[in-house]
Amino acid sequence: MHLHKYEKIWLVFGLGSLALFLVVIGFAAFWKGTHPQSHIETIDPQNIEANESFKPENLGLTEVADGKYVVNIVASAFNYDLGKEEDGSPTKTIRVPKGSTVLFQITTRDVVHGFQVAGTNVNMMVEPGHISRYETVMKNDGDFTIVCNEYCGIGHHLMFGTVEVY
Ligand SMILES: [Cu+2]
Repeated sequence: MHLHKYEKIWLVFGLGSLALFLVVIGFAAFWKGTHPQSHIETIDPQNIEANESFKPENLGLTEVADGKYVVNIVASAFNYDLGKEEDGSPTKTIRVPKGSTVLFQITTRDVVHGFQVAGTNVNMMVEPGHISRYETVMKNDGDFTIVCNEYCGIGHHLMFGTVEVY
């Protein structure tokens, strides 16, 4: 079979880019452990309190093991419920020590919101009816701003918080 020179070049280019992309995906999935944020876990947005993680008393930061934390958050227009301070007032800050592993679990009771911790690799879409989870290691200290990056309405800019890594 005779292949024209240009045909050969395009074949090599096509197969080469296919192989390259498979290597990139394989590296991300198996070496870096990247996976979709949601494991298609559903929740009734009208009754999120029925889920143990999103009962009002379980919102916010919990230390589950040495250096391991879970943060349960409810997003709604136009607020992140990040739990309460010791005096019972709503908090806007999550405080964790440097190097800790933090699992963020978040859902919404109304519309689509975003949940990004700027300067970290935490960036999720939060959809009504679903639970978004992402676990990360807080390698750097500092104050990281939580922002909503899905336009959710007139008070969109009011949705913020801080992750303080000390
Ligand atoms: Cu928003």
